[in-house]
Amino acid sequence: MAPQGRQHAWLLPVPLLLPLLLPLLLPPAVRAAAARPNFVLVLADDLGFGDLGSYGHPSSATPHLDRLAARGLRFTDFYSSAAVCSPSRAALLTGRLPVRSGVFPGVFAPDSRGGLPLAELTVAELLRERGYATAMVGKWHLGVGKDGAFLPTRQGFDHFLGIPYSHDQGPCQNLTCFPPDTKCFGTCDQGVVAVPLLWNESIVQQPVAFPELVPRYGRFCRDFIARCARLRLPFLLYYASHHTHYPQFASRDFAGRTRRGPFGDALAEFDHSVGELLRALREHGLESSTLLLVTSDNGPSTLRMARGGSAGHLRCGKGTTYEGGMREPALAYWPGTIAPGVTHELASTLDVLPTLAALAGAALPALPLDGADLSPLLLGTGASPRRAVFFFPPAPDPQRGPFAVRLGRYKAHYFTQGSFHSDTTPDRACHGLTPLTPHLPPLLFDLEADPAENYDLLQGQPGPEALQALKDIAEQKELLLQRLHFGESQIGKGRDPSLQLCCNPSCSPKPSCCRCSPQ
Ligand code: CSN
Ligand code: MG
Repeated sequence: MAPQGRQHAWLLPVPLLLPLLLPLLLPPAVRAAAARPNFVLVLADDLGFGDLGSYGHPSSATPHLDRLAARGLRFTDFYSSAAVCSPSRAALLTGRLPVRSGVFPGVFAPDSRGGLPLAELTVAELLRERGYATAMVGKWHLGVGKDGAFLPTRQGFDHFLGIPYSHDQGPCQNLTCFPPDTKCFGTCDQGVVAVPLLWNESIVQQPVAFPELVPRYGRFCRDFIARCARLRLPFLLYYASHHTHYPQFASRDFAGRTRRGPFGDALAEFDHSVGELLRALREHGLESSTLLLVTSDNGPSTLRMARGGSAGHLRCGKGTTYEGGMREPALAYWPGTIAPGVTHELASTLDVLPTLAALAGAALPALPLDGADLSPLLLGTGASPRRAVFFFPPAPDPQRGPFAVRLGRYKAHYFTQGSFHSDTTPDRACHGLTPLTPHLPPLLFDLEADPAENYDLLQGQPGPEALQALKDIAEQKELLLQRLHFGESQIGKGRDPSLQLCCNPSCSPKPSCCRCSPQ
């Protein structure tokens, strides 16, 4: 790690110390913001709105997350920016709608030619510019490219330990679980290389040993936090867990241990790993100078039935623009700075980059942004500046624009479409065979009176407020489309099997020969 951000404050003469001491006169929240706080961004995978104990799940074991919910700020109306993985992650890291960056349609494959364009600026790049150490652990899913052109190390992260895409995007059924005779759950993609574990840009294990992965990530995070503490470097740690994406796995300490079965075991391991992160922060005295944010990339994969997640009382799940596809649990924890409570303000993963930039005093990218600075909401000095949320489908189209728009408490659906990710729910509207359906007039729901999107206001007698909301939503949609430029589709660039990562590049026959002993 480059020690260029190290501050030898104790070597400075007193007059030079004064500007450093002045912030002590400011109120604590402002002082914290002035002092380059650390950021830990935790992203769960396919975790639904209803999956945490603190969001009402009756049999999940999430004591660490529930403690964060009790001692931090718990969001009820927080949205991811896409209903599948790659675009959602692109939005989180760039503060821009994935249609702008071209991260559509669907998700990246192991041998996709494209990736998150390098011209995009990630929150890691912004913070690194501001002297932060940056590290990512876990699932990337924003492209690999030729010679690793799109890996996290090329997008602002000093360090990376993790997997370049989903763990079902390789023949993962042979992984062993604990105890050794237990089967891991589910089948995965065949005919591609086994899923590799990368350290920066090198393959350290192929196939990756999933049941050992979370403890390994934990050690990486602890080491990173310890190093930053020692060097007094502010840091960004992005922990993108594989949990609770299908197929479910868990390490020795968690497999078979929870009431909720394989999904519950994976979730409990995720919960524990967040607890370990907090413990590391506490041990280094960094708890009060670190903003920890936990959320998920998209709604539950109900296709997996009891081994997928739960959207709670929200409609549908992953892959859809109903609430279950994109409304997510979200917790913000920063003891001494963020007051404990629950907020019903609108917020989005798009807001993460502008918020972190504001708290760190980092410059915003000179690109059109779709996020807003939530720091007043976090610091208790104001409301969320966000008024609207736009819902784009996994295969967006400039002619159609957003499928749905939320403004305040009202949400209008201009188009709906089912997704195979949301199969098996009792509601057929969610399912993969339910085709793209235009709605004119749109479906209109009052998400405060009816968060489950059951009762279309335009089918009954809408009040004047609802009719006005419909007009205002149409206007918001037009305003967005006026300032929205669809980027070139990156996933549409197709695939090239020679781009698959192989630990033994000259071996044959591929892809099955790409196996190396663990290091
Ligand atoms: S995702 O899940 O990467 O978390 O969105 O593992 O949409 O075709 C989605 N998909 C494999 C996946 C494929 C995934 C797709
Ligand atoms: Mg996902």
